[in-house]
Amino acid sequence: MRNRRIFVFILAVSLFLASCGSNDHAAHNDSPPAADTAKQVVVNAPAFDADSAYAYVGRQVAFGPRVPGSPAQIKCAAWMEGMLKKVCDTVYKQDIHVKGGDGKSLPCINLIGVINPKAVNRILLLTHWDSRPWADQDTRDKDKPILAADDGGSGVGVLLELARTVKSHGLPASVGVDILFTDVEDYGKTEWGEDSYCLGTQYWATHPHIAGYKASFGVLLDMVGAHGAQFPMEGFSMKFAGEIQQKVWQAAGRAGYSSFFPYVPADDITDDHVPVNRLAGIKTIDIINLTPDPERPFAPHWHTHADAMDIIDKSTLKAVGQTLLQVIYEQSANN
Ligand code: AHN
Ligand code: ZN
Repeated sequence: MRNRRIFVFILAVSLFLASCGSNDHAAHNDSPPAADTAKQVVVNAPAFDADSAYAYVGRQVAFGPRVPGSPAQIKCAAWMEGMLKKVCDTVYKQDIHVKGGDGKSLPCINLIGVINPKAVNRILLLTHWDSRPWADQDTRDKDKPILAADDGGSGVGVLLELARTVKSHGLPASVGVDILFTDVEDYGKTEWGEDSYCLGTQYWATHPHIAGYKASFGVLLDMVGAHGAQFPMEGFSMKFAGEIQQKVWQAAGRAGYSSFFPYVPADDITDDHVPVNRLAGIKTIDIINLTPDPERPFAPHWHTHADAMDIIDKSTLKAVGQTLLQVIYEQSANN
């Protein structure tokens, strides 16, 4: 069956055609560089159901803002844990407290869903799931929490649907997938310092769910659901894990979503991938919606009350989910 769906061919001809007229990628950084592999396995990844991912975003938003210490935090964590248990082989829960930049002790719930636990070749997929307690970029109700459909809900929606797809389609035993839903990312403020963000991930990176945990690489999703989203090549990802970024952007092209993943370098963003790279030593990139403007790198709904369901676009969820399935099934075909 595998043989029928998957066939190997030499890329020499297509590489030659693809590189015709444009070998200088410094001058044309919106087009992919020539592939550095001589062979590329052509993979037909299963289809990603963006309607289902959208419904999962809606379920989270319906709990209200999932801020640390709220009833919504506990209810949403229980829902996500139940969802992960349906589609993963093992689910770990880290129920701890972390110290906020204001000195408060904050309940923090990290969840890890493991698919194919015995595989050595593992892909870590992570996203934060908490909601920012303040709409500090808004003009009104700045002290109220945001619904965080995009900045919190979207990554979980994509990864729950991805796990469901992998479960129903099957994944060769040679590759494992770990899904990490990390809490208390967005309880940060510039004046408290960069380390006031990403508290759940800082904990996980120093206390992984399995001692000595390693993955072949990691991919962080952050704000992957908005209408008109663009995912340029975030700076820390390029420095820490440039080859992974190339791999994912090329997979996006093969999946048919290169318009969402331009080969354009972007700013360094302090995000959950930084502690995963620095503290856990796992090469990890960030897929994050960024503008071309370094003065205003985030979309206009960022940290405002406009981050609600009507900003979410199924075609963005589809582009990200289908790209990740492409990455996963290419990894399993190449091993
Ligand atoms: C800072 O604002 C320093 N980093 C962006 C991390 C973030 C917040 N991602 C989503 N919300
Ligand atoms: Zn945020």
